[in-house]
Amino acid sequence: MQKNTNKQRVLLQSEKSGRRLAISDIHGCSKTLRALLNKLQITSEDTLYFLGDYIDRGPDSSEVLDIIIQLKKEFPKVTPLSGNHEYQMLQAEKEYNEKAFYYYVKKLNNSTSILNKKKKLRKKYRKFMKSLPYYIELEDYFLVHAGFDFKKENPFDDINSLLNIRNFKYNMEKAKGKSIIIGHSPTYFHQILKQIKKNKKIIKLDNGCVYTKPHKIYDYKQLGKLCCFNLDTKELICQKNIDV
Ligand SMILES: [Mn+2]
Repeated sequence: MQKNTNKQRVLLQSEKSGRRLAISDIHGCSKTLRALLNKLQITSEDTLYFLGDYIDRGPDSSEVLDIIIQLKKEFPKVTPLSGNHEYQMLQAEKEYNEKAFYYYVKKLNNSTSILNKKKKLRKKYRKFMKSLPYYIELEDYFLVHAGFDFKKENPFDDINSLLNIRNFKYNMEKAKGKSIIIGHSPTYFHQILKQIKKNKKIIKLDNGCVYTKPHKIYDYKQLGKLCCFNLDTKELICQKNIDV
């Protein structure tokens, strides 16, 4: 895994107009995303953060990418971050031969609609995935796909942990007292609510929207919602999966 040199973006936003919203792991569930966006009725005043993992597992990765690319065009304050699945997709295309890459995409997706006829990533998707920052720092929050390994000397430069870490410990000094919003690890709905209610410094937002069937690790009955967190009102707006 390369070092995070030029890809980290620090964005301090002091403007407080509009809502600040965050949505995590969509995993190809485009209809669920559309339904959630319908509930939210985003305007150009709102800042909407996406915490990554747009693709793989669910039925329509290319549709999810199209929705977010379009949304970003329409509303410039829409800010998508990278997940491990976007990073791995770009790496796989770079490292695998054509056949191996095709099977990688097929294994993780029902369709290969993110690919062109030459079995390469469609240009618009590669460009989009390459443009994604790994984390965002606000006045009062950090937003990142997986989290921060505060045991590392430079936790903000370590792409591997930003995208893949599970169960990290909060560090008041290194996180400057700010709350951290993450996706990546499916979290039961009552636990998400509890973290918010208790004002926890780490808020896990991923209710595993794509997990709607019996699963060997998770109790799927406590998963299956795509959730949107309002950073200011701490309100949670959710949409039950309607894709799978
Ligand atoms: Mn992930």
